[in-house]
Amino acid sequence: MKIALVTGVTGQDGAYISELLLSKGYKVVGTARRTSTSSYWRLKYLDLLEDKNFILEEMDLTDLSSISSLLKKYKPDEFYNLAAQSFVASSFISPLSTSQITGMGVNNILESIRITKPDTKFYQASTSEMFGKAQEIPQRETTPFYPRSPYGVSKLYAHWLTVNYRESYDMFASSGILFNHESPLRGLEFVTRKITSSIVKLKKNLISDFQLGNLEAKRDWGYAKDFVEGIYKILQNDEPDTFVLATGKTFSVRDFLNLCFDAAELEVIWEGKGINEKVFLKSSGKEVVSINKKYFRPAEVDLLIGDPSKAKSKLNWEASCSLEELCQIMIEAEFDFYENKKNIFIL
Ligand code: NAP
Ligand code: G4F
Repeated sequence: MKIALVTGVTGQDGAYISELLLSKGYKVVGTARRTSTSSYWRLKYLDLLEDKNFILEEMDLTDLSSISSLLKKYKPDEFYNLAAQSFVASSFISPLSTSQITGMGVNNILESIRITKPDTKFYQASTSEMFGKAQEIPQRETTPFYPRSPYGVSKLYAHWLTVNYRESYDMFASSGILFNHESPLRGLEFVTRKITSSIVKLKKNLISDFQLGNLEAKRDWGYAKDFVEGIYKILQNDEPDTFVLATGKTFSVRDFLNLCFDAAELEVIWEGKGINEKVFLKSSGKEVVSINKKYFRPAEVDLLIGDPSKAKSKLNWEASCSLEELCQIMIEAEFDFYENKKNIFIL
């Protein structure tokens, strides 16, 4: 039985890839750091904690010994590093801890693997945020990087380190440059989940309105379940390499908001411009969305659109879910969370 170690297992991608690996017959060692309140809601939602082939272990990316001891204990065939301080906005507030976790943390892993079990296949969760102020449209594996946040800079360090360990030590160290991917299991702080959660709360009269930041930013948004299939395929490739995973389409935050209002069957009217822009419900005339400067970032990534053709030709991977379908899935799941109370932690 193959053993996969998955860091960041309490996060969106960690939970979904664990589900995928278990379905393929792996033993999965999922690692989580100690937190004062439980962060296992996604694991409970996917029923992973009950699976006999799923083991939960404690590990912190900033602590080399916690990584080494798990490598010695389980000798994994594959290592998926999905842990990070992954919220761009927080990286401006806590740039040092972001670089220690998201950047240096990867050095801890690669050094542990090199010393302890160098034939472990390693996956690094790189990001389209490394393209930042995009130097080319669409962005592909060869596009020059220009990160625009402490998060993007930290991820770029980790990405080059992964390439460097591959080239220096002949290690199977691969990097997936993933564009935004979303799902009902997305954290509530990210704009897509903030929008789907708020719209359903509006419909249920639990809130009267909500606020957003920059609506002009454009992202290449896909479905997380498609993307973890791509992550898996990256480690099954014959050679370690770097791959872009993206849909190849881009939409603004405003587009995403409109699609979600459609999915929730709410008709809206837009008025005003820039910071004074507002959204009203057509039925009641009530103001439901306004803009708040506090959600703007010191430096923005204006336009991301990926070219996934290398992943298509070498991995036979492509995104299958349109943005309309994704909005539908997320809005429906949001209603389901309320109506079936499957998970009270996210409410
Ligand atoms: P996520 O939901 O924010 O999950 C991040 C995970 O990292 C959580 O399990 C978190 O644990 C864990 N973590 C944070 N600090 C840690 C530390 N010091 N030690 C150990 N674990 C720590 O992120 P995601 O959306 O699943 O993304 C997975 C990975 O892909 C991340 O590295 C992210 O940066 C990258 N990525 C994501 C996207 C995307 O669109 N989703 C795109 C490109 C790249 P807690 O539960 O304790 O906080
Ligand atoms: O949802 P976001 O916070 O995601 P962002 O910054 O694109 O980062 C995500 O995708 C990256 C891949 O490109 C990952 F590496 C990263 O870990 C994370 O998963 O923001 C998306 C856009 C931004 O332009 C932001 O300024 O939405 C804009 N936005 C507008 N109003 C908002 C809001 N973002 C948030 N979080 N909250 C708002 O109210």
